[in-house]
Amino acid sequence: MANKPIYVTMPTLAPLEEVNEIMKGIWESGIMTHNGPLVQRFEKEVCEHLGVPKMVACSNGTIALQMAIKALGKTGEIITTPFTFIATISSIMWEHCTPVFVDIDPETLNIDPKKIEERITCHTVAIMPVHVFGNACQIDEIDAVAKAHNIPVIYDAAHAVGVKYKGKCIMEYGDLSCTSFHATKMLNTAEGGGVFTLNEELDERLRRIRFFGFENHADILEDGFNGKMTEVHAALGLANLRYLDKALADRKEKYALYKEMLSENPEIGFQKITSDCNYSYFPVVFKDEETMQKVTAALNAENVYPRRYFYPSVNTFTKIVPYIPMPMSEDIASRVLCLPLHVRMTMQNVEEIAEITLKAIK
Ligand code: T4K
Repeated sequence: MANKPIYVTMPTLAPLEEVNEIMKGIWESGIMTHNGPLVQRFEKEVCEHLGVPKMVACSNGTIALQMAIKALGKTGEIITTPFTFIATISSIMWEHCTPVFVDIDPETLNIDPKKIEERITCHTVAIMPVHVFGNACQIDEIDAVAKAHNIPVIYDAAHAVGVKYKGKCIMEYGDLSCTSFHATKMLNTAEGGGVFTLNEELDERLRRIRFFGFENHADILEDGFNGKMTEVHAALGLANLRYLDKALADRKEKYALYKEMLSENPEIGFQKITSDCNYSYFPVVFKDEETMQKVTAALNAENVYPRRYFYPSVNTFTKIVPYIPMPMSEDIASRVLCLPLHVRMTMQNVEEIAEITLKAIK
């Protein structure tokens, strides 16, 4: 079908001239890092664009999660989902906390809020749900449980730039919300991340944690580390930010076409979208693993490379966590496949991939 391989995703990149124009300032000033003018501008422009008051930019999404946990200043159990990328779990463990899994809702693919309360103990220090594939969690339900037990919520919003919940930017929810600006995300700085909070004190702590714990280059007030974003990454992000809305509209259109075509087969399942999603991925839930593998082979034969995000379910990584069965997550992980979805594909590519998929499972 395609001369060139079609990958599951590709970065949305601004024209090089626009990046260079912003980069020029770095060469002129020689300021490359340490919360320089471009990082400050990136934080400001992202916030203006998304409609949130503040963001602390950092080196990647994993560090964003670690900074958020560190800012809360407690160690213990953190309730999270097994249907996620390993970074959700490793950030918890690197902050000397223990992940406690709660199974997912097989329709939304997000943590099942009804099952959270039964896993809360006197050791629980936070709840860390993930807005999987940019589909907002059931925030009101999670909030209610968290408030009832006085436990903070850190949202792993790595996939969620551009998502809204009840008309507001998704990053405003929870005590802290962490995103990723990795090359594969809706807005990218190649590598990068951001932490959002409406709490001034937490915001100040995050800024110190990001910079070794320093306050004004003098006293050490926190157990910090190096979580800084560089000026080069911020320059790329500033240029790419101009294309975010276009990328969001493009994803939505391609997502709709996939859905329309694949809905023809009643055996194909889709993630139940519960909010104003960013359509950053196109996950398809097949009836079983064998069907999913058949589709993968048919697409690979045509130079198309879908991906099994998130397989296997994270609770089965027994070299780092003790196995506790998570039937919904394990089942979904075994038969979900993300079809290619990005700005460099054409609508015709989408049609052809949908056709190959339908043919493979006939
Ligand atoms: N929480 C959640 C829920 C997450 O999903 C993630 C990361 C995090 C936290 C942590 O955020 P970061 O610390 O990463 O900022 C990706 C990313 O590395 C990772 O950011 C992402 N989630 C995870 C789901 O997947 P892969 O395994 O998709 O990368 P790779 O190299 O296989 O790339 C996939 C396709 O993308 C390639 O086939 C081609 C294209 N690609 C990739 C890269 C890296 C490009 O065109 N250009 C590129 O530079 O990892």
